[in-house]
This record gives sequence, structure tokens and C-alpha cells, in this order.
Amino acid sequence: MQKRILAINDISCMGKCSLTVALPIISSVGHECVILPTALLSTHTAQGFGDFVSFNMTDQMKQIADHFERLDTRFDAIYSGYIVSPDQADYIYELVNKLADNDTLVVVDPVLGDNGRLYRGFAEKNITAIKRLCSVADVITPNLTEASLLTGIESDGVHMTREGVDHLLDALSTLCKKKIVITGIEINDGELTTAVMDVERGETALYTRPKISGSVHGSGDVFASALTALYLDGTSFDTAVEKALDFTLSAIADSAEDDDSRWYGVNFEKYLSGIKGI
Ligand code: PXL
Repeated sequence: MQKRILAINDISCMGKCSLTVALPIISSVGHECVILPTALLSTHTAQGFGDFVSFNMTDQMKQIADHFERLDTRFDAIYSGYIVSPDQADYIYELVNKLADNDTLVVVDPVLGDNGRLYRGFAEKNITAIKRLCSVADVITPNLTEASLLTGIESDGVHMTREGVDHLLDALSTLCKKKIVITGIEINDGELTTAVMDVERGETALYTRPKISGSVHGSGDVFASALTALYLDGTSFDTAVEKALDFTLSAIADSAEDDDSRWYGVNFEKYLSGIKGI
């Protein structure tokens, strides 16, 4: 039977991220992607596109989700990303509790910032609300900046020692008691590491690849969408992490040759057909 993922994220009309990335990636793995938009924006809020317009969709979300509840639709996974306000995060927390059963995979990408800084429009209250949401997740996927914001452990959002990474994972394991994936850590110069902790098993693994270029916007959304879809496909978690990583890195390598992609997003499209690997 085809699996169904509920993706709770914004629609940034231009600047590939959030739902415009989640939909094609989840579909390519073979799952149905049902969407619940948190906001409608002209572009993402990071630099590069100047003043954007943004429409908060919390009221519409509630009406849409009420309809889903009336239909009694079952979701194999719920995957959340960009959340506009603390109130919206609290609503999503309640919704996850209502819609998820014991077998529903809950993935929370705690989208808060990058390169050591909070995204525009976010403050301490957003961090507190996202922390609460992390407690209902089976998997959380912060980048290094987000891991620091969630734990209060300082970093520049790029560099961290090996011991520092262990410390961060331990601190995050008090927020999410299942699986933690921290992306984009430069432990050694010229390399980027993804750190994974299976809290229940007490196991940690690091996946290190050469650093390709400066950051390309939307990379985190590409990775989290691929990881959610691949893990739901039945692969082991470790394999899903590696496949999602290599898919994302192929797309980033492609983007590195394209000057526009810093803000227009990751060129993932031509890699979709190979997303499951061999
Ligand atoms: O890629 C994360 C993201 C998602 N959605 C919006 C954003 C960002 C990061 O800047 O602005 C609207």
C-alpha cells in the first residue's frame, strides 16, 4: 500500500524550500504527500530576495486540519518544518497528538536559523515552542545553528569540536528521546559531518563528507524531506541518513556551479530519479 505523509510547512512561491521541495522529493520515493501550509510567502525569508510578503495561515490550517480529522484519514508520517509563530507551533503540537497513532513516524525539522543566526521574525518564544514540539518527535533534524539555539550551547553555527558534538547530542536527547540528526558540522576543516544519535539504543554515528561550497539555501529542507521519505520506505535509519545525505550533496554540488543557487535554492531536480540509490 502506498504510504501517506502529512507535510506541515510553508509555501515559499520562489526560492526552492519547504513544500516546493518536500512534494517532489516525497513523491519521487513513491509516497503520497498531503500538505498543510503554515504560511504563503513570495520567497523564503533569508537574504537574497529583499522584502518578501508573507501570509500567516494558522486560521486556514485549523479549518483544513479539522476537515482531515472529520475524514479520519490516517497518516504514516507527519513531517513539520517552517512554523511562523509560537502559537502555530503549539497548535501543531496538539494536532500531532491528535493525528498520530503508535505507528506514525513523526519528524520535526526545528527550522529556526542558519549560519549562527535566527531567521527573520523569530525570537526566544519561537525556540521555546519548537522545543516542546521536539518532545513528540521520533526524529529531529536541526542544523548546527538550530542545535545551539535549542540547547543554549554556543556555537558559530558552522564549527564544533568532536567533544562539543557529543555534548550537543546529549543536551538534545533531553528534548527528543528517539533519534537526533545534526547536519552541517565542520569538525575538521574542509569536511562536513552529520551527527546521529539513537537515544533509545545509546548509539552515536558520524557521517563525514568533503565540504563542497558555501551554504546553499534550502539544503536542510532537501535533506529532511529525503530522510523522512526514505526512512518511511523501510530502509534502516542509518541507510536512510546516508542516502538522504548523498542525494543532498549531489544536488549541492550541482548548485555550486550555478551562481544563482545561493538564494534560488538547491538544484535537486535531476537527482530525483536516483534518490533511492542502488
Ligand atoms: O529553508 C528553511 C526555510 C523555510 N521556509 C522559509 C524560510 C526558510 C529559511 O530561511 O525563510 C519561509
